[in-house]
Amino acid sequence: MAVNGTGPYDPQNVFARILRGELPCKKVYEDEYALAFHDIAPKAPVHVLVIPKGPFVSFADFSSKGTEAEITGFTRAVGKVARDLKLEAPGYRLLSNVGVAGGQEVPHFHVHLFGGRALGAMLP
Ligand code: D5M
Repeated sequence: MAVNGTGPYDPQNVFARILRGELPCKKVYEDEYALAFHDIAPKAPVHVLVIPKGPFVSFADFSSKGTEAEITGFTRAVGKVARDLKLEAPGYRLLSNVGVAGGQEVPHFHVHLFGGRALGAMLP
């Protein structure tokens, strides 16, 4: 079910539980600012989610409330994951769903990173 992308933050959401180590994930990368793991229902050969460590509901929340360090650290982590997974040369897609109309289901900000095949121009 789609969620309200402007909060309030639910500390029991599935990604908050993954961050606390209460639920498992297939980890790809972790640093001070971000955690990256494989999506449970992949839509492409590579489908990784990158989430910030702080309690942000969506990109709307993160872009307005995140500190400079959090925004920079998260952005660099997304780029590093794509580079480490060797997606840069063939190319890849970044996507973030925000709120009900955006189809967001998990109320902790996340970026989808898709790659591993030609993705085409499928958007919106
Ligand atoms: O998409 C949320 C995404 O999160 C969706 O692609 C499934 C994925 N998901 C949900 N639960 C898990 C767990 N436990 N591990 C990994 N991936 C998960 P959105 O619509 O952007 O909110």
